[in-house]
Amino acid sequence: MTTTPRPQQETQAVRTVCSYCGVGCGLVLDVAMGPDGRRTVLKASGDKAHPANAGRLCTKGATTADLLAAPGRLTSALVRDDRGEEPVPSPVSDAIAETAARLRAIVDTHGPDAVAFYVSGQMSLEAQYLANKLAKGFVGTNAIESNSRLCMASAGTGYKLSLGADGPPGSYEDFDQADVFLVIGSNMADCHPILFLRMMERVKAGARLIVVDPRRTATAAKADLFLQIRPGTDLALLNGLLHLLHEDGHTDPEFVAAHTEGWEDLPGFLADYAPAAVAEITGLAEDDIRRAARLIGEAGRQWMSCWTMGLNQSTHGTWNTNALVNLHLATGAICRPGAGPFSLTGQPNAMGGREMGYMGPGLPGQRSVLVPEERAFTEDVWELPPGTLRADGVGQGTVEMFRKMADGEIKACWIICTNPVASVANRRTVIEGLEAAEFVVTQDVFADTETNAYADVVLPGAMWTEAEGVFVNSERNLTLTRAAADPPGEAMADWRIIAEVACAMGYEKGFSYDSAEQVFEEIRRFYNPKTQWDLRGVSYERLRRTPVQWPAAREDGPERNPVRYVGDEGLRFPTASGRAVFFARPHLPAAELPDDDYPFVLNTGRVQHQWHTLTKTGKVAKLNKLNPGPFVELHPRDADALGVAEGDLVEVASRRGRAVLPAVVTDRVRPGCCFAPFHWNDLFGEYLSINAVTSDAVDPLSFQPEFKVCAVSLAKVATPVREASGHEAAGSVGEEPAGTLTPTAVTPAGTDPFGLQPSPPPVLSAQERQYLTGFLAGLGSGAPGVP
Ligand SMILES: Nc1nc2c(c(=O)[nH]1)N[C@H]1C(S)=C(S)[C@@H](COP(=O)(O)OP(=O)(O)OC[C@H]3O[C@@H](n4cnc5c(=O)[nH]c(N)nc54)[C@H](O)[C@@H]3O)O[C@H]1N2
Ligand SMILES: Nc1nc2c(c(=O)[nH]1)N[C@H]1C(S)=C(S)[C@@H](COP(=O)(O)OP(=O)(O)OC[C@H]3O[C@@H](n4cnc5c(=O)[nH]c(N)nc54)[C@H](O)[C@@H]3O)O[C@H]1N2
Ligand code: SF4
Ligand SMILES: [Mo]
Repeated sequence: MTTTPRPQQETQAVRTVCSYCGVGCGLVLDVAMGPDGRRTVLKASGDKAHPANAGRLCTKGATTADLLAAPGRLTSALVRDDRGEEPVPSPVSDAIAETAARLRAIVDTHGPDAVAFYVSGQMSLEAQYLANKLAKGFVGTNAIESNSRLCMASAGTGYKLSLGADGPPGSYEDFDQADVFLVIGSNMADCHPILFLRMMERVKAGARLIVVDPRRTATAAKADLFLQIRPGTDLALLNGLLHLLHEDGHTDPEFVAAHTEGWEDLPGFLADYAPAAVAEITGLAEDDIRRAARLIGEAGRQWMSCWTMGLNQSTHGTWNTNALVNLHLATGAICRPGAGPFSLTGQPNAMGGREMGYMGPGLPGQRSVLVPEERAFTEDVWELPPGTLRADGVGQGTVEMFRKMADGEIKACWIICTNPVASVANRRTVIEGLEAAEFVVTQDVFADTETNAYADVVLPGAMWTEAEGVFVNSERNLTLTRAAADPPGEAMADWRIIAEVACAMGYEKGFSYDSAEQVFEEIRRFYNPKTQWDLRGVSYERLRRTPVQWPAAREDGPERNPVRYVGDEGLRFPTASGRAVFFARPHLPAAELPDDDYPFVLNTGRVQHQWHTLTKTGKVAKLNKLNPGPFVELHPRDADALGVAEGDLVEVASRRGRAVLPAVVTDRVRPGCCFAPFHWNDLFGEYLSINAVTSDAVDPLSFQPEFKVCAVSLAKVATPVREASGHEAAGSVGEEPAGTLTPTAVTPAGTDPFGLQPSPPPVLSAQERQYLTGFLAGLGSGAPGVP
């Protein structure tokens, strides 16, 4: 992997897709053949022919080769016979046999619902499909969840209710034609940078940008109108905007009459959302609310909205989506170029996972076990006896799944391509669940993760550059990943590991595939005429030539199919009536509001140059230079009152747990609010994990947790941090509050849980050193929003 190529070395250009965000930029990899016959990626550049990025890349995509050269990959399986023991390397075939035998035994003893699957929007479509097929079709459990539950669940549920099916109705092309953009609960500049650039080109050409966020982000900095909203009050704003559009005669009665239902309830409902009332709830100026409504109203049908976690990660996330879609339906700004409610997906294949049904009741092709005909259709494709698929035993999301594990109801869990010990809200339940489970198997590309530390068996996955598979981006565009490089050691494509475990469990009949392409051929059969989920025109052969956007009915049809729901008979939504639905969704407060004991609101999220739990970007020196470490932002007024100066360590505590983070004092956040990224966790030191603090209250429809709002106390940590290891430094912070997690089973910073891998790359220990010695001055410039 580390061979330095000679200049005259032959390289081959391989087209693929970026493995970070849902923008789904095309990559071209320069691949060299080493003297040992192994292929290595030397460089990644933007694919000029790709419709998502036309050659552009952000810092994360551009440093792909650095990531691929990073140490710490799993080269074999790791197995431990006893929880107290160190895991030892094991041949993958043995670990697969053991995994199959132990899952089999648990199913036989406790029934299928004792086994759970927790999967990811970063797996290929084929791996997502097989995980769901194994769980629901063969093991016979509906206990499958994915990290999309933390991410896109509210958008998905909202789309289904409002429009009849999941997935955006429009496309990236809309960004080139809209006259007004409403970006709400989305920090596109940091999290979808290449799409943000495309939007900004249109803004430079005269389109107007409205940004709604409680935090003045890099996105907000570019807005014509920035609405710095009080956290969790978007429903009031969205209803208030509709109130004004209606009052000002800016709705489109013709469209409403022809293509929607439910409008008749709206005018009466909206009476409660006059500007003064909305200003009161949201903390916004009445004039600003009026200005936003005017901008949208004057755009006519030519406006679009983008949203992500600021709306989704809420106990009324589904309602947020409904209320946002209401605005589009009322103005007729949907299903035409330059218009539409556009949910941006987070992960590179979260859209694919939603299509494969990897959450709760889902079945492939946007189907559900709750619908008898859809069960029957799936049983037919999977060659299962009628009545095999179950409609019962559907769970209520990720949080509930880990709670059931902690309660002993679920006894085994197979976690693939996600790191829940770091990323799930109120993570203590996850840790309790994994500790209580009889058998935990994880499947990752890297050895050292917060979650692997709890596994009995760790299976080594191949990266997306080492295996074929399909990724579907935010706009329903499919790109093929290629096996451009060789996986290290015994690492294997995720889909293949899943298929081999299934075969070893006795399900050869459903899982004997020779290639990812064969799996894809089966996936295509799930064409769904009801939702227009249609891959009939897509094949690997076609994808080797070009990306294709669904709905794609014919191989000789167009590659781009940007507007959904418009057919030969005009516009028809996939609801029973063919009409989209207005929902009256009243404002509700967040589940946990500040009080005397916990007087601040904690908001969490991302920074531009890091990805999630840092297993990837945390190994790239260039990115660590740009976003070097954890922090908590608080307002100067609050910092003053608390006696906190820039760089001081601050304890952020909730009813559930605490984190200790260096302060960034900034008016980027509102008074009474604070913000921390969730990137830095146990591998970087103790008390860094903000998900020890966050709330696991969930939306009752989407079961998505409210990562964006919980009540916390802030206190300066008085004791100076000693020059010492992470443990001693954290220990100096004071007594552990009763009931707070003590991460004993979690890897101490700078060491390796298995004693097998090389210690973390130097950049990580440098970061830890920086943290311990109070590097903090530099943080301000590393934080988003600051040039
Ligand atoms: N650099 C980088 N890019 C990424 C990722 C990454 O880890 N790093 N992850 C990817 C993934 S999986 C996802 S899901 C996306 C997430 O992309 P985003 O959703 O854009 O990112 P977040 O930082 O989680 O949250 C977005 C914004 O919501 C705001 N917010 C918080 N509370 C509220 C509220 O009550 N109302 C409103 N209107 N806004 C609120 C936050 O202040 C924040 O600016 O990013 C993707 N892209
Ligand atoms: N506080 C707070 N918490 C959040 C959020 C927030 O805004 N605030 N956002 C939530 C959201 S939107 C998301 S999407 C989640 C993300 O949360 P996670 O999914 O837990 O985050 P990742 O770090 O992306 O974890 C992916 C894991 O898969 C491994 N991996 C990478 N590629 C592969 C592969 O090809 N195969 C296999 N087998 N493994 C691979 C990585 O090494 C890593 O361990 O976090 C959620 N958590
Ligand atoms: S915008 Fe997203 S997909 Fe494009 S290069 Fe950056 S991280 Fe990759
Ligand atoms: Mo996400």
